[in-house]
Amino acid sequence: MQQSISLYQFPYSHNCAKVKIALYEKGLEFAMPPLPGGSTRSPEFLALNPLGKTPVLVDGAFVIGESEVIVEYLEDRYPQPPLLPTTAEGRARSRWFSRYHDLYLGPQLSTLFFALHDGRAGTPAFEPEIDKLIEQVAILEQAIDPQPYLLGEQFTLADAPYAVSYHYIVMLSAAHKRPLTDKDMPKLARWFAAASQRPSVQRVLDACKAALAGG
Ligand SMILES: N[C@@H](CCC(=O)N[C@@H](CS)C(=O)NCC(=O)O)C(=O)O
Repeated sequence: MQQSISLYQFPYSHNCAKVKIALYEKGLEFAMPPLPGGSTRSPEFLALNPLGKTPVLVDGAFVIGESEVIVEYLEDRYPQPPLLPTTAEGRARSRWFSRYHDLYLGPQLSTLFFALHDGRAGTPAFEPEIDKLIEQVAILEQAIDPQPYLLGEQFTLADAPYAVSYHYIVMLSAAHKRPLTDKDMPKLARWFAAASQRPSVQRVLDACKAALAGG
């Protein structure tokens, strides 16, 4: 039985995107109210998450932050449809992709995003940062063999973080004057072609693009 769920989030955030994709994939209804107190620094928001970061999920009386913890909670609390494989190996592999995203690729995209935001995209100071992104994408390209999703025929939590991040790889590499195209990451591009057909991914990606365009 579903309780009332709210998600505090930013529409352009790759961390928030993975949670929304998991919620949509599970068919859960949820609200996306404005941040309490109007910002991540407000006392009201800090009472929900002392780190002052989105996403934060409120499920009934239960409040939890950190995107990966939230999606694992959703998997435990609302197991159908499953977003993790059943085998120990499959679950570990899914978590590998999640951690690779959250510890390496995601933070790098954030660094490049804020440089773009500050008008410093493509400047010499950010050459090492774009080099690092290109290296991370190459590692990912080597690590995957989409069939059509990262772990095979089932869309899993492994796929969820990469949907919006793929858009950022393309957008930020171009903004930093080192464009990565389908030719540079053919397996990732093939994965994205399949993943972006899913209504959950389309919905989140459309909202992200609208937010980036100021819509
Ligand atoms: N490790 C955290 C990262 C969360 C994070 O960095 N959230 C950003 C949006 S992408 C945020 O809310 N920043 C607002 C702030 O720092 O004030 C997670 O996966 O949830």
